[in-house]
Amino acid sequence: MNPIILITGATAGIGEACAHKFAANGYNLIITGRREERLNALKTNLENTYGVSVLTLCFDVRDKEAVNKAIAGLPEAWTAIDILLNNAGLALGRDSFEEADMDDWETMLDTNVNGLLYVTRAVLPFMTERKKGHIINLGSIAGKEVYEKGNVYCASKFAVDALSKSMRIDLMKYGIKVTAIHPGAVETEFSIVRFKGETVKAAAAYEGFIPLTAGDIADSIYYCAGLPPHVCINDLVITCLQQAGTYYFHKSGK
Ligand code: NDP
Ligand code: 8X3
Repeated sequence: MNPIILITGATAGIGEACAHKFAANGYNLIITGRREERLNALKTNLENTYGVSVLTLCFDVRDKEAVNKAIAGLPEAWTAIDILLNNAGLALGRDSFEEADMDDWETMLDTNVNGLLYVTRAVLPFMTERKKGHIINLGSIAGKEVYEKGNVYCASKFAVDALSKSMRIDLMKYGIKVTAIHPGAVETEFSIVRFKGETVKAAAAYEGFIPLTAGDIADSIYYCAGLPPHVCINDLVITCLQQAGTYYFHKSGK
């Protein structure tokens, strides 16, 4: 039987790249996100390209009831989830603390922190019952080191870092691995979302250096997922060669 991975935020960027990587390696996939058309198109693409089975679940991770309903409604055959990839997340705005939009703050905390908690608690009983599983959380380099005007996005990713450590301690007794992945700059839709569709500002985030691609992160996540049962990578910080921290870039052109 093929192993099963559930990926939140599979409609773009890192989540979508992971869907391709795991499908190419024989995983059946539960893919989630809010954009139903993209989920359906991705399901067709993955099934036709890799010959795996794909189930789509369309929900907003901030909606606890929707999360619980979707996961509780999984057909029995799909409940043996081997890997939960908590990837759905976003930054909104890059503003000084005293000026930043409170609605943006709430959306980031509700998505990056509460959404991760809701999905994890909904999926966890399937893992504790089987006494195996691997939870992989997308943190960020922003969850290791704060930067100017990063305030609440950074705080949300510091929370992911803390929760990953805490989950690892509490879930070890069930044979469940917890890995936190902390990328630096990855060129996806992330900056377009952050700058609310302002494409010039978004593009500027990757000017003068070669950023990571979503595929680079998918390769690293797949590596962490493929290690022997007794080996767990706890924490992985990944940057491109021209980034060495949230502030240090060597911008020499691409
Ligand atoms: P993208 O914007 O390309 O993709 C984000 C994904 O998250 C989309 O599939 C989106 O799906 C989903 N998502 C966002 N909000 C919600 C929600 N409320 N409910 C359900 N799904 C949601 O960004 P990335 O791929 O770059 O980001 C993925 C993760 O990686 C995030 O957690 C981000 O913080 C983290 N990260 C990104 C870095 C980067 O530089 N790009 C660096 C470090 C970490 P939909 O809109 O369909 O709901
Ligand atoms: C995304 C990376 O540096 O833009 O988490 O915050 S950064």
